[in-house]
Amino acid sequence: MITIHGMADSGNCYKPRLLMALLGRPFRHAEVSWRDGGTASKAFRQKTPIGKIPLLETGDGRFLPESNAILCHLGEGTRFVPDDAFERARMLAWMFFEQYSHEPNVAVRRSLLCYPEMADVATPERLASTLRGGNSALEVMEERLAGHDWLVGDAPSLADIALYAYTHVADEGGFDLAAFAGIRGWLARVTALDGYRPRDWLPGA
Ligand SMILES: N[C@@H](CCC(=O)N[C@@H](CS)C(=O)NCC(=O)O)C(=O)O
Repeated sequence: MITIHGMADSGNCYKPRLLMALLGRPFRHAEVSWRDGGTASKAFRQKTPIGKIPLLETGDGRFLPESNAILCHLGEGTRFVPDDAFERARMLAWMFFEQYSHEPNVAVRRSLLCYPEMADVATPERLASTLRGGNSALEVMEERLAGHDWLVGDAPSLADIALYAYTHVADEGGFDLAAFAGIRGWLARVTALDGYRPRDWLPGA
């Protein structure tokens, strides 16, 4: 059975948990957190030199970092990956957008505001630039979701899972979704998917 090493509260770690829940597949959760030094420990760095969570451990003892790479691996051959090569590339485009334009603003602003450990780096300049960048990313999503149910094609894909993780808690980062009706409708559609589990759900809990 696979193990997902990660932190219950992290959106990046929620992505593979949500996919596994939607697929109805069993897995183990192993709690590793940056808050207590777990990701910096020698034992964890031996598994992944990047020292970040989530980290996938396969049943045969191999390790894979990076939440969206983990989604691609676990989602291979499932209904969450489009059959068409171009649509598959579109899905990847949204996942790269998530890592470069969305997560560094929407998720980072949330961590600056929610975690006391981050208080000393939550400068007014950083809060302002992540607010600007996060709202730009949300506008890009809104442009698509105002007229479509899903980010790619007409069915949920790994891109929706990747972008759901931090968009659904954007308010905790001080983002107001009131003006983003398309995004709000899409969030409700993800929540209504068969097998959906919330962020704080852990297997066996
Ligand atoms: N690009 C990575 C980012 C992972 C990441 O930043 N994880 C955070 C928790 S959400 C972490 O491990 N931080 C620990 C650290 O930076 O030391 C991914 O998508 O998996």
